[in-house]
Amino acid sequence: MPKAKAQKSAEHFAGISKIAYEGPQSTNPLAFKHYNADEKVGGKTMAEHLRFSIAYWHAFRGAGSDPFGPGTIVRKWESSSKDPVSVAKVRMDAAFEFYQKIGAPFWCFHDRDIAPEGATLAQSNKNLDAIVAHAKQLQKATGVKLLWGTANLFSNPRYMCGASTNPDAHVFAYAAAQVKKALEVTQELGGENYVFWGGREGYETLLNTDLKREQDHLAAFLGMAVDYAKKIGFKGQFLIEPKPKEPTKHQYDFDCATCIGFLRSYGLHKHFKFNIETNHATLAGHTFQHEIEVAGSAGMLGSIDANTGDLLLGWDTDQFNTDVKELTLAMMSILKFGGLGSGGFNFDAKLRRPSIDLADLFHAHIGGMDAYAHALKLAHRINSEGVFSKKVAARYASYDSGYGRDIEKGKASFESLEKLVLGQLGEPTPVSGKQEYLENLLNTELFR
Ligand code: XUL
Ligand code: CO
Repeated sequence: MPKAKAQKSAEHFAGISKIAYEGPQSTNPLAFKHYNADEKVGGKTMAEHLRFSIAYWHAFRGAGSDPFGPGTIVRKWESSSKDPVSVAKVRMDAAFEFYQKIGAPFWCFHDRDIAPEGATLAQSNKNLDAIVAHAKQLQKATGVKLLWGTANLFSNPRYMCGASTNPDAHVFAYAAAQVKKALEVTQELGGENYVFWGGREGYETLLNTDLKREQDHLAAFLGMAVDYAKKIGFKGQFLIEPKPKEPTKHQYDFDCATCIGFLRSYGLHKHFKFNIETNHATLAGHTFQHEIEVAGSAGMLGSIDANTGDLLLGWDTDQFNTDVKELTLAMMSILKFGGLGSGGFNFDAKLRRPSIDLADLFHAHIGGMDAYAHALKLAHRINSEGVFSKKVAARYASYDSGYGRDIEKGKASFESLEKLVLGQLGEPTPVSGKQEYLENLLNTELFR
């Protein structure tokens, strides 16, 4: 049909061309000041370091609704047809136009973001297949790749009491079938990772909950996913995305430390890394950098859901993060652990409800990408000059030789150390932690 064809080739973001790098002095709001994809930072380009990704659910399914009112953001492509599958295709055309114009090499999705859920699982799978075929063409035409796929196991009312931790085995089975398909389509689209976020895997009250059985069921579910990935030859990295609460009061995947303990106790740790989301870290009472350090120290740093919360609000506000200081600290740790591997920086962030213009989607992502690029440059300089790392190493120098080294090598005992303290060592001399000096030094480095 000529009409559909005309719609397909229509420009959805008319008047906005590909966002260019213009440098820190630029005052053009639709230009990058720091993100320069081909610029090298320590031997790798910014594009290679940052692997930016756009989250389909926020950028193309979020309309600004909140518990007090409906969406405010109206996009023309949403009314392009009466058939939801046709709308899904036009929406996806708009999405890939955006990915290209903003210069993001990756995207991410939940199964139900991209294709409408049908009356049966078979119908949902059919819808998904139609859209995945379309996505495959668009990926090929644009070169944009899939960072990760996932399944939405939290919106449909069947999942109100959890998916794999639902007390009803029927719901567990449905979730298993849904993730099976989500894994297949992620593989079909060349996804480099697959994410598990357990939004409703947890409980509201122990009066109706068998916590131990639910945790066993969650582990069984993850084990089945590992087996199925192996069976179909899916080589992508599995990622757990911790979050302590919201929508559920007690989520089992509270934070990285909790998940490491959980995965190790079920023998699953070798198959998973973490997708760390800034706003989830702060909801758990941690800094973003803390979560990165915990994951990195366990060799499980996988990917980042790039966003931030609001200090004055206690929920997951999913805002674009423009706090260069916080991101520099995060990048210092990420660089220290050798980067994200197959992961990337996925903007799991949404426009504020009154940000209704098409251009706002660009401003939001430009701000997020620039803040990360700026932070990358600062962190690389700080790390390579050893501004803090040399001081940290000096602080632990007593473990580099003698009895300190014996402690680290497992060669010391309570008896051997007691002998030393009673003999030549005596009382330790207190050493300043120098926190205020170091905080000043960080500011000096940020504004140098
Ligand atoms: C929710 C959240 C999810 C996951 C994917 O807080 O972050 O969108 O990133 O399911
Ligand atoms: Co997320």
